[in-house]
Amino acid sequence: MQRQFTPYFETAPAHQKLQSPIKLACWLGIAVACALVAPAARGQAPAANPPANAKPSFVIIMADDLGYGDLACYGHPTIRTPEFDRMAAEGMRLTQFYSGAPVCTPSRAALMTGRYPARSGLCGQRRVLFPDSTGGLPDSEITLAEALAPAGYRSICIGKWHLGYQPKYLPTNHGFAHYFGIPYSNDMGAETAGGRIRGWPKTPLIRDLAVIEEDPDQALLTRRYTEEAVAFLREAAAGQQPFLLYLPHTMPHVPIFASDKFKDQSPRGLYGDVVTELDWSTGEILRTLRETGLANRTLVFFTSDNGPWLAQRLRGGSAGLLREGKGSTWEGGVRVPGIAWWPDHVPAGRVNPAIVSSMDLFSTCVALAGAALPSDRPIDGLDVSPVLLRDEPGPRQTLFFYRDTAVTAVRHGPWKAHFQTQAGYGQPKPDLHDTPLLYHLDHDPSEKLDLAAQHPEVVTQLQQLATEHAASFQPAPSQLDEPK
Ligand SMILES: [Ca+2]
Repeated sequence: MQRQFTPYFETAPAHQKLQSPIKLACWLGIAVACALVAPAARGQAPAANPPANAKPSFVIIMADDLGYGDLACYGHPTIRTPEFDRMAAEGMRLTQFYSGAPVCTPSRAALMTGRYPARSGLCGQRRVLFPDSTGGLPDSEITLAEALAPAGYRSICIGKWHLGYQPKYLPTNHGFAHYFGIPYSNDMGAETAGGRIRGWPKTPLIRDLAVIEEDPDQALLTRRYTEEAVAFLREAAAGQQPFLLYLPHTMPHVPIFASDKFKDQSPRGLYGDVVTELDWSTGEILRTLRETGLANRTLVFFTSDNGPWLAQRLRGGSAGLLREGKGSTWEGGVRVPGIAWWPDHVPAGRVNPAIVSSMDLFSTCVALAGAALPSDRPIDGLDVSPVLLRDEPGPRQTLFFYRDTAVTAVRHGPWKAHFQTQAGYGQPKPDLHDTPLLYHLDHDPSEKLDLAAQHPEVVTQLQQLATEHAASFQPAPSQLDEPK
């Protein structure tokens, strides 16, 4: 049955949406911080001599559905990515970096809250939020922008949010001063899908809380996001207020588009063109940071929200030597590129195999900012600054992998146990494993050789870790499952 849908957008200023004491406290923190830095912030000249104790700024760039094997510096043979390669050569490439989940919405919730998505309800049977979903990231959650605000940070989000499209869920009501982008996936427009009329609205392009365009030309999105980001950085360079620029790209999520300058250029075809444009975009951001003097006080991190969408065949990416892709908790669904860059702070040219989760970015940024982690709730992220700044082994030994609210697998050290396995797409029911599958990922990153029979004591240990974790909290009600 066709679902009638009325888009719910409005244009009220962000501050009128603030209600919770936590958010008010955050904004009061911003106000106090702004007052403290106001003389510098009003200045027009670039801050050539920031104070020695200046807080670092953060730029988090996230591609959508980019696979572990899609960058030249991660081994792709035909996609040219000179800017990512240079970023890695000047910084650190992580070889065991994990997204927070194998699909968009829960992955972004993990990054933004430093918590497993089951804690915030941003997971469910529907897997992601759709244009007919009325849920979103609850007001009670504390986003990275909100956690940084009391330390004087100004935050901006440019790109695909996917944590709720209604005004109360948009970035400007989750601690970000501004938002520009498409609020959910670029395949969720009004067009028919498989002959079915979905009744969804035309794809909205939003500035702050207002829809400013419908069905924007997607070939121009990467360029427009980049221009917005560069303009923000130039403005930020004129003052001394630390900032968070969160840039979750719409590409290379299918349908993929590249602008004329990049189209028909890559031997990999259109997918390669799209990745090369993301490469250019990242180069523009790093160049702007260098030109404005922000480089040595800005940590830039590049990653992807989940593995490649293999069901899209040549329109989707590659997980390289990893098994499966988006939607699956095999390695290809969750292990993604992770590159850190911060001249004079992140040592150049390092490749670090530490196990790091996108949830750790939350805790690491908060620590580097001298801000406080939320103390009234469990935070699953760990401070990995010893990895990023000193090339040390990571603090993380254990990481749990979820599909909906089920813990499907756990990694502990080099071992990974699967309790249930399922292809990301095309396999309606999971394979349940009474005896979990066990892989040694240092020896066998492709998860080919099940060693459960040879190492029953490891299976028992990992089962116990997963049982204790699952019993430690009750998943929050799903924000995804019922279009209301
Ligand atoms: Ca995605």
